[in-house]
Amino acid sequence: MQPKCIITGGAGFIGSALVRELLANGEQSVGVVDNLNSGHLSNLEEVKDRVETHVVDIRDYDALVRIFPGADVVYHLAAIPSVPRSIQDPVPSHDVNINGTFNVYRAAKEAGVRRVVYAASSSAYGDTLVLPKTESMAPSPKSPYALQKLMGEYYGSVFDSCFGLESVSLRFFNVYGPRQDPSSPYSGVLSLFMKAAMERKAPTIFGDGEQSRDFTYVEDVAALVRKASMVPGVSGKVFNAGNGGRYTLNFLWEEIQKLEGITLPANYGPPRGGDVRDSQADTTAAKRELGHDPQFTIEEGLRRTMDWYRAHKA
Ligand code: UD2
Repeated sequence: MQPKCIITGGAGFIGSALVRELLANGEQSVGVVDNLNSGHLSNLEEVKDRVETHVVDIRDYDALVRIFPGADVVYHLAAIPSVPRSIQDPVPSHDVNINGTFNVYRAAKEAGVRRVVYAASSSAYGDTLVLPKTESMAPSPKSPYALQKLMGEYYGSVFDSCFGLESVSLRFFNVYGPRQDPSSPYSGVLSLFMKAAMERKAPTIFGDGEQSRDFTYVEDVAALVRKASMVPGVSGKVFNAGNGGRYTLNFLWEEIQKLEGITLPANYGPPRGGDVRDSQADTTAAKRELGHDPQFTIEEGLRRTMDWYRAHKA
């Protein structure tokens, strides 16, 4: 049977968690579109019999328009992430995150998809004077990546208003958890910290380590993304998909050392260009309108993630 849900980036760390979330909540099968650039088929190993995988790049409009017909929802998670990567190598991230995203919306409209749920980014806020960050604040992107992700939100609302394609944008706030790939210097900081801890190597902290992030456990994000596909009356809108807390890198490296039972001072380097200083989501709107209900404290999320890395040590 043709899957009703298609996930771009479905072989990635967040996308594969969403695959499992959908299959655990009533979907018989799901479709995945992924070019395997940063995603891995191994992320889908346990569920592969219920996944229809298309190894396709979202820059390929013709392929998308052949795959999407019959789908009710497209979850658009495929992207080239990372603030520093978008500064060091801006062309591919522009092409995938803006042109590829446009292709996804256009193909979804052409194929008669009901709704696109888009993985936007907390980076769109930039540095705000006030925390937590609410959706009514004016965006102020500080990097090409932040700008690209913001453009995807704007395209979502324009496809809603001009073309009648439903869209919901969720601003992800520093998602972490099992399967986050620590193998690139552009990987999420917690995956790098955990890899360093297991290898008994000091991590590098860019800046003074007092910058803070609303680290959000991947299963909480996947649950919210699924809800965002179903709720009526929210099309064209943008919601924060955070946990609502805020932790510094210094605190997190302390916590990870405790989990591993080690004492290993971090190295400190210069601050990273394009970085936001502090990030924390106001989750009021997501809770009220989408039923967002995060379950994982930072302690529990870190413990589960560390357990996963230990069990899957290469
Ligand atoms: C941004 C977005 C996030 C998501 C992500 C995707 C913000 C606030 N968040 O995450 O929502 O879209 O992009 O890529 O913009 N760091 C170190 N040492 C390292 C690596 C990183 O100190 O080895 C620091 C880094 O300078 C930053 C923090 O850790 O201050 C988090 O960096 P990150 O790359 O994990 O995520 P970030 O915040 O750029």
